[in-house]
Amino acid sequence: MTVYTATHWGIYEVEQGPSGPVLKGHAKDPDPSPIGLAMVDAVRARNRVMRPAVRRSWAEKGPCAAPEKRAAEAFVEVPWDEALDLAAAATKQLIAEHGNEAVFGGSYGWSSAGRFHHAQSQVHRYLNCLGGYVRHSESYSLGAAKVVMPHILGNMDNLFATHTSWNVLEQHCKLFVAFGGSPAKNGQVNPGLVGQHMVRIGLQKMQQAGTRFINISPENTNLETGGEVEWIPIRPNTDTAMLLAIAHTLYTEGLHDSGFLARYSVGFDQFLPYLLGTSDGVAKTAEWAERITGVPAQRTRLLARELAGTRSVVTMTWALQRAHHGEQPPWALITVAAMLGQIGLPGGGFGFGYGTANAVGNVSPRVSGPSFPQGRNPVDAFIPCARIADMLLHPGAPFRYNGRDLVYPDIQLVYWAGGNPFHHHQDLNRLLQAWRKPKAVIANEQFWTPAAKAADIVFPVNTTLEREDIGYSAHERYVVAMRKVMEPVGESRSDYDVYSALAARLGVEAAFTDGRTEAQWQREMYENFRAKYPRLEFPDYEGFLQAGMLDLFQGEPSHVMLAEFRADPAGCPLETKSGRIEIFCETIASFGYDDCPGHPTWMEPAEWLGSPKAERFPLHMVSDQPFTKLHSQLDHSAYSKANKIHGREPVLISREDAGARGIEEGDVVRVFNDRGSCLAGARVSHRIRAGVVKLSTGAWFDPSSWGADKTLEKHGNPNTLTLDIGASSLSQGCAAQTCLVQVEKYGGELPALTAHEPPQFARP
Ligand SMILES: Nc1nc2c(c(=O)[nH]1)N[C@H]1C(S)=C(S)[C@@H](COP(=O)(O)OP(=O)(O)OC[C@H]3O[C@@H](n4cnc5c(=O)[nH]c(N)nc54)[C@H](O)[C@@H]3O)O[C@H]1N2
Ligand SMILES: Nc1nc2c(c(=O)[nH]1)N[C@H]1C(S)=C(S)[C@@H](COP(=O)(O)OP(=O)(O)OC[C@H]3O[C@@H](n4cnc5c(=O)[nH]c(N)nc54)[C@H](O)[C@@H]3O)O[C@H]1N2
Ligand SMILES: [Mo]
Repeated sequence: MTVYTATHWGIYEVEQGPSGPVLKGHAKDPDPSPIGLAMVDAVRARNRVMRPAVRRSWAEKGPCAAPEKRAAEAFVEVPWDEALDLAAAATKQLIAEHGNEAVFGGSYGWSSAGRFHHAQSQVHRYLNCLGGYVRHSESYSLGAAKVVMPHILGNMDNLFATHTSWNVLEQHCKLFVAFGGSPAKNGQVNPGLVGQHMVRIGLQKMQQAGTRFINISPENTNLETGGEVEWIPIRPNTDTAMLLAIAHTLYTEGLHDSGFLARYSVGFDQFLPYLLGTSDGVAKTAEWAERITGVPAQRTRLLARELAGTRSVVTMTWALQRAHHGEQPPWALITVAAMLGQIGLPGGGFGFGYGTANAVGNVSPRVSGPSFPQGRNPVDAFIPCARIADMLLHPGAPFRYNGRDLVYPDIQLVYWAGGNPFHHHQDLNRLLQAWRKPKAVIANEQFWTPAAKAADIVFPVNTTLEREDIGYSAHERYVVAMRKVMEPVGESRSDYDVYSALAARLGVEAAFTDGRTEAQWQREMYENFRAKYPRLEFPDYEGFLQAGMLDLFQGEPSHVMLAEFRADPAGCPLETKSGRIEIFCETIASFGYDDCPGHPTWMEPAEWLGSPKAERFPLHMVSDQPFTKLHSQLDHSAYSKANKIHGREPVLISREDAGARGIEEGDVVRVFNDRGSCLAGARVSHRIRAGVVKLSTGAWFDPSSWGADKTLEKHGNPNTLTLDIGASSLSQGCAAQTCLVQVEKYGGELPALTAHEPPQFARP
């Protein structure tokens, strides 16, 4: 009987070796990810949280003592009961004094695979039992797009589930134009699990079938097909201008499909005066765009003709909308695709995130998997997820969001589980200040991440390998019986155990556990799932455990996105107000936001290569997703460390920019701006445009001192430098890709890394 585990980066078969479990890629996965192979050693590393730990002031003076010293003093390891008592006392006191509107349970983060031990579901259920919490909306992934797209195109989840499949692209697509590439390194991942990695193979098959590829990106490591790919280097955050210029060329050369626009869209006529410049005096020509994008006008104009002249897809990665005015690139992309008139045809139209995650282009039966009920949240307050520092710093301040005027709540208790805010949030020096405002921060963590180090109480929790679960992901083919393959490290427990114990102390144990053990919950979740789909004849729970996985495959799947809409726009309308693609959107226009008008618009981002600030900070920093890990997870694994330079995260820099600064491959450099500075290892390359550097996310935040302001970060965390503003008043999405920096060779003595060290411990 094969034993399986599942992770966001794949399903693995597990065998027991002389020194513990050994993972290997699932036999039916054609392109398993190496990330998982380094997991076992990493979960046993010395930076595991071994015992419950309490910040010194709390241990000595009691709950809520000295929040201003958060992250700046030693921890005391204490017995489980003591830590649970302290956490329960703080929770009780703060809810009694400030109400549940003062509890932040948004707890953003990817946590681990597995439907029962899903860290956010667990913490939400627990907090709901206590009377609720302030939640977050959207994600860092899709902050701008998730808000704008329902207005202009409809439900995003449906869109991702129905993206034209790789096999259809292979057969029909002649030209694939990718803004931000189509990075197979990102397709290693899918929230929940990956059954079969398809991105690299999908791209290779398209290439072999004769598809032509064009990559419009500041760097070109992100589209590998095994064959020729034309690279059009573009300045970051200027894609909207290029798309507008394509639209302008299509229109002025009569290449647009006016029949398609009339039948399937609304508002082209209101957009046209802007496009032609009759409303603002600026025609959005290819020459106009060249001054913004750096792409020669004739190349942009030719591209418009090429797109119109053949069966073509124009796609973009999600990174483009993770920027100031991030609503505009996807809106402009869809406008161009509507003008081309190929939406709903096999191998034509647009894409949004091919490569970004394995799910996009991967069709599988649409069943909704087992889930752990979170209960009802009586508190009706939320923030867009990337406004966390604003919320903590400015309680009571107003903010705008998607047509609503809202107010930041006054948070006194933060409970975080399954995420790493000191990885994922922008401008971490600012977050650190904000983090010292609430009276209590409690975290469940597996490792001494920077977020754990910045908590008052840390409860050590199990990793996937140390517990049983059910693996499932939307758009993937398998449901997996995830088996416990090693004993819990240290005194770690499951998140469920932690909440059960806290709930008992707070008088809500029965409500939280519903009288079930973990095993009983998992059986119940599986049986409920099975009962929903009687026709699929799933085995009973024992049968499922015995088999190790369910295969949901039902014949060769293929799909053409929006084919139904194309065939019958009245019968299968989009889920927008008009039922059609909204090139001009009355609803958005009615909000009156000057940073998000009613149609796709080029607006200068707060920082870019064309802004005055570029005189001092002349390099645009792109911070993409790391290929050796999932965000900050497994940053300390051997696989991730092997990619570092002198232990620091590599920064990709062009030969021109390196040469001008006397920087050579392998040098340690200082990357800096007004918000902070960090060390990174120079990787000098011809694959990145001059004026741009790339520092991937994931290196654990490692400031020289947690106590002082803006000290040198030693490890290469790009969020030391990024800008913490909302994409616009519409979405308030994460704008991490809008960031100017300067780079210099680092001449000082290399400071010792402490990122992967446990914190200082004091004796109780
Ligand atoms: N500059 C910049 N910043 C970015 C981005 C960017 O492109 N540029 N991308 C953003 C995006 S799209 C995202 S999604 C975020 C990702 O940000 P996060 O999702 O916060 O990052 P992870 O490293 O996945 O954090 C997961 C944490 O959960 C812990 N964990 C894992 N399993 C469990 C469990 O079972 N229980 C508990 N209690 N904890 C567990 C892990 O140890 C880890 O610390 O980053 C965002 N930040
Ligand atoms: N291995 C791995 N895979 C992952 C993740 C991970 O952490 N590790 N994270 C997952 C998550 S949570 C998410 S949300 C997705 C994110 O997926 P994406 O948002 O698509 O990924 P990124 O890697 O941030 O960026 C993709 C590409 O966009 C380019 N780019 C950045 N800014 C611009 C711009 O202004 N213009 C243009 N034209 N190109 C630009 C970058 O050079 C990069 O190569 O990835 C998922 N996949
Ligand atoms: Mo994400």
